[in-house]
Formats: sequence, C-alpha cells, structure tokens
Amino acid sequence: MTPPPSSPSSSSPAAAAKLLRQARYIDSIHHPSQLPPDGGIEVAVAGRSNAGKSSLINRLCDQKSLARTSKTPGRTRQLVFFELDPMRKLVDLPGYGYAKVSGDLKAHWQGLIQGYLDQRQALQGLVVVMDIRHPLKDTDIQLIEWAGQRGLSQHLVLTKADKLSRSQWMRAVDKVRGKIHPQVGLQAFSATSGLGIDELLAAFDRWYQPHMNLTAP
Ligand SMILES: Nc1nc2c(ncn2[C@@H]2O[C@H](COP(=O)(O)OP(=O)(O)O)[C@@H](O)[C@H]2O)c(=O)[nH]1
Ligand SMILES: [Mg+2]
Repeated sequence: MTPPPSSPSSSSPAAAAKLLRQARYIDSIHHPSQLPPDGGIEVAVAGRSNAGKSSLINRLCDQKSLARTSKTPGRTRQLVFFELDPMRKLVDLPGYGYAKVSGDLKAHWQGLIQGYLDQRQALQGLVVVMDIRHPLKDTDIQLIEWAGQRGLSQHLVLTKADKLSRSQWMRAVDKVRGKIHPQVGLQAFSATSGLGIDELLAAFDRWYQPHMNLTAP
C-alpha cells in the first residue's frame, strides 16, 4: 500500500520529478496494431517538428539522451513510449508540420497520431510544445481545438524561452493566453536553462497522481 499524500490538494513537483526520473524507453511504434495495452495513465507530448519535444522530455525526466534530439526537423516518425512505472507512460508523438516526406507517408503519420489521440483510453493529458518565437501555427491550433472537443486536458508549453529576454517571453505568453480557452494550461519553458520546470512537473503531477497506488483493471 502506498501511504496517503501529506497534502492531497496541492500538486507536488517533487513526486512527479521522482516518477519521471524512472522513465525508460519501451517501444517505438509506427502502426496502431503495435500499441502497448491501453491501460493506466498516459500523457502525450505533441508539437511541430523541431519545436523542442524531445529536449523537453529529456529535461523533464532528467536524462540527457532518453528521447533523441535532432537539429534536422522531422526525424521522429513514430510514437515513442516511455514507461515510468507499470501504470504510467509518457509518449513522444511524431512531429507534425514540415516533415520532409511524401504525401502518402505524411497521411499515414497523421492517421496514426489522430487515431491514437482519438481512441486511447489511457490518454489523460496532452502537452503541446511550441517554439515561443512561433506559437499557434495552423497545425497547433487544429490540434488544440480538436483536443478541446475531445475534452482532453491540455497544457501548452512555449519552449526555447532562453532565446528571448524575460520581458519578451512574458509578452509572448500573454499574447497566447489571450487566444486560448482559460482552462488550458500555459507556460514558458526552456529545456536549456530549466526555466518553468516546476510548473511543468506540477502539471504532470496532476495527471499522474504519483501518490496513488494504481492497479490494473
Ligand atoms: N535554445 C534552446 N534550444 C532548444 C530548446 N529545446 C530544443 N532546442 C533545440 O531545438 C532543436 C530541436 O529540438 P528537439 O527536441 O529535437 O525537437 P523535436 O523535433 O520537437 O523533438 C534542437 O537543436 C535542440 O537543441 C530550448 O529550450 N532552448
Ligand atoms: Mg523529437
């Protein structure tokens, strides 16, 4: 039995940090038939190619090369699953946007992501990663609106904040805040400097409920 949390109402970045540090790679899949069993709690990280998803995952899990990072856009072409414990997973989604591939392959990837986001019961949260200098591109807006219709809990992360001054990144956050639903989480982040890490961990704490002893159905 897991002991009850000391303060159940507040989220604890420390508990989520401990859980996420346990992350280990389990599988990369390119077809729905390869998906691991649909149980427990999953949180997916989505965003345009090169937005900074893999870097965010590495910083979040405090592991330098857990998710591969790349200077060449569009290299992640699969759903990459990481296991935190037997009931909790993290998923690195293939980047949408300007992937340098043929139309057919692009449609295949979109179908794969869409099918996963649409049908996955375990999916509890979606992190949408955007470059703070280029937020809310058409594909981002489509994803956010669509996830909103599905009722999926979303947290928008404006990353690479280290590329801007504090006043610039605060202005960028305000601008995005004015364009999204008030219930959607939003923050600035930097995988390079660690800015915003506690706020991000708190979001994961709410999704994963690390103090809860989950059992398979
Ligand atoms: N300065 C800075 N560069 C970043 C940050 N996050 C990612 N990058 C860089 O952006 C590029 C794409 O990052 P990656 O994590 O591979 O993006 P992904 O395609 O969304 O997984 C890489 O060259 C990273 O080093 C950040 O917070 N700050
Ligand atoms: Mg990546």
